[in-house]
Amino acid sequence: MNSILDSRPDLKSRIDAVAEVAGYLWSKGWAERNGGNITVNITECVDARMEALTSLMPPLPIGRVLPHLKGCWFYCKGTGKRMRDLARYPMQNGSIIRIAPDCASYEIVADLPVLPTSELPSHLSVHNYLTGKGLPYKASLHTHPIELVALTHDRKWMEKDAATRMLWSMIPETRAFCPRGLGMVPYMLPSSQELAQATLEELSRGYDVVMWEKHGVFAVDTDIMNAFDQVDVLNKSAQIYIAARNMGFEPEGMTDCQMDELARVFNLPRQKA
Ligand code: 2HA
Ligand code: ZN
Repeated sequence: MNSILDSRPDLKSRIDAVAEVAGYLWSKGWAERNGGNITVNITECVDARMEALTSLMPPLPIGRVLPHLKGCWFYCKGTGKRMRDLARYPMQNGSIIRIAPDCASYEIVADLPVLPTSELPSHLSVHNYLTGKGLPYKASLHTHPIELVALTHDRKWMEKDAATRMLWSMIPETRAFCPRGLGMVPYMLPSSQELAQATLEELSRGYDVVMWEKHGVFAVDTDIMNAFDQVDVLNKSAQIYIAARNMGFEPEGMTDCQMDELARVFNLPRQKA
């Protein structure tokens, strides 16, 4: 079967990266059943021949107007699709869509008429915010990392920046590679407008990774691999914390002085108050 990815190496490498990350999510146990979502803004890979492609089905409403996404293109995981299947067959478990000129509907352009995730309106609202702000973020990832989700079952880690401080102090990499820390959103119904709005508010406070209490994590970054890496280092810290607790002690954590040194030497954003 012909694919839109044929003879488009830039586009293919973006989709290959999504498939690679989907495989990691499954093998880490973060993507049970159809859990998790990925959307990637691929507009910069679009050429004139792609622009000329017609929709595989009539335009579908997004459910909101997203003025900054006019004419933008996205790869989206398909609704009800499994990450483990997407890892092998990304174009059968996801699709490429184009936002219509009305900014309120989209067309599925390739390869198959796979309906995008039910989280599409939330993901697109985030992309609309990021693009509107002129930020370089192109990928959004939602997944269910076991140890990070476990932390959110304790009120103390839901306090603003409490989890960030603890996770940063477990291993230097976490502060270095997740320098903005972790925003926290209290439990809200999955897929709800309220959850999308609360996530946007945390992003607007400068976080690029947001924890959803008792559910999962939502991360944005310049590409899907970087979004995955941020979640991976944070979850690694949560695992170290839990390993220490399992050995019967409260881990000491890096000192404030060690963290300040790291921030200074690597020119990281200042520690959160
Ligand atoms: O779409 O994980 O929270 C799958 C999900 C929704
Ligand atoms: Zn979820």
